[in-house]
Amino acid sequence: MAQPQPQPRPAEGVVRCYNFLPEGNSFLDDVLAGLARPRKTLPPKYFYDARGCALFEKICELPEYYPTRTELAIMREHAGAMAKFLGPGCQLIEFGSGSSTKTRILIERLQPPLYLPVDIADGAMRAAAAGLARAFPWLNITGVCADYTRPLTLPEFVGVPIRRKAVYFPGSTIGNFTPHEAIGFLQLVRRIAGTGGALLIGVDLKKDKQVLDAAYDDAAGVTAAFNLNLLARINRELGGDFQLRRFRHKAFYDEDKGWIEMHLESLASQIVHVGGERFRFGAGETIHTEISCKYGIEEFQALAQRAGFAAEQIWTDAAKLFSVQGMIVA
Ligand code: AVJ
Repeated sequence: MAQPQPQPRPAEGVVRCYNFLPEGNSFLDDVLAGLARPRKTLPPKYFYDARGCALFEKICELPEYYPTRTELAIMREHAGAMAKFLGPGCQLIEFGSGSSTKTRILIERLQPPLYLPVDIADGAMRAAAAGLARAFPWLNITGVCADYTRPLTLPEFVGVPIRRKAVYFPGSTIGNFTPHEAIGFLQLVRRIAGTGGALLIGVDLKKDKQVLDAAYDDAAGVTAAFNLNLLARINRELGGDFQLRRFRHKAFYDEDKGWIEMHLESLASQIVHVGGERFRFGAGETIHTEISCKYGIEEFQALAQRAGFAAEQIWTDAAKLFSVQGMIVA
């Protein structure tokens, strides 16, 4: 009788993480430049420090904030069809992966050999990658901390046979770009996906202004805290002296533009210091912190087409609040 062989143990999920963020303090540079403009503005990517990530997770659970729960329901219902659309042997690349909650649903069905989450929030991305490695011990994970609003080249893999690259971009994070910027970003995605590549993208849809206004200005004030945390972060990390009580959260849907605008409004005439510079605020003057574009289905397909993608599949909820769209590199 042969000795019983030791049972092969599943290999620990392989997790590697790279930091592709530029050296030096681009936060300081971007804040000084944004506040020096005649119409003050700050990029939304800086919302996501540890506190901002936690507040964003709370937003996702708000009764008024329909996108996350609606997209999750679409994923639960159609992940099988999405996996069939993307096909086996995918290298799955995700932008703005955050807590990777929706990705779990996709990975269960798609069983990709490689997963590359890309996020500007280092801590959230590492925690999510570790969680996925426990849930999917067979999955090879390489996390990349990067700012994908800038030119970006991802690490290449050798030794793992791949049939196609599939880019997953959920959350309607594409809405944080203007339509013009979105085309530029999708061109980057197209280059990363390469010939034969695919894109699975979550896109929030146009709907009643009352619904949209409430989703970005909730009764519990969590979105307000998320927006104001940007000023608190400037105080913490850049030694700013913003008085948070002298600013208020302002968010509204602009029907003509087809986007939500988020601002921080100065409640008084005041002077704020950041990085040794003085910034004057008039009463009622705002810092524009975010847009969140809402699209019609055909409108978004036409936009993606301009970036070199062909729309193939669309999954929505019954009320047509949100869409997940399947595209291929044309
Ligand atoms: C990051 C795109 C998912 O625009 O809806 C939520 C960020 N801002 N509430 C969005 C956000 C205010 C969010 N996404």
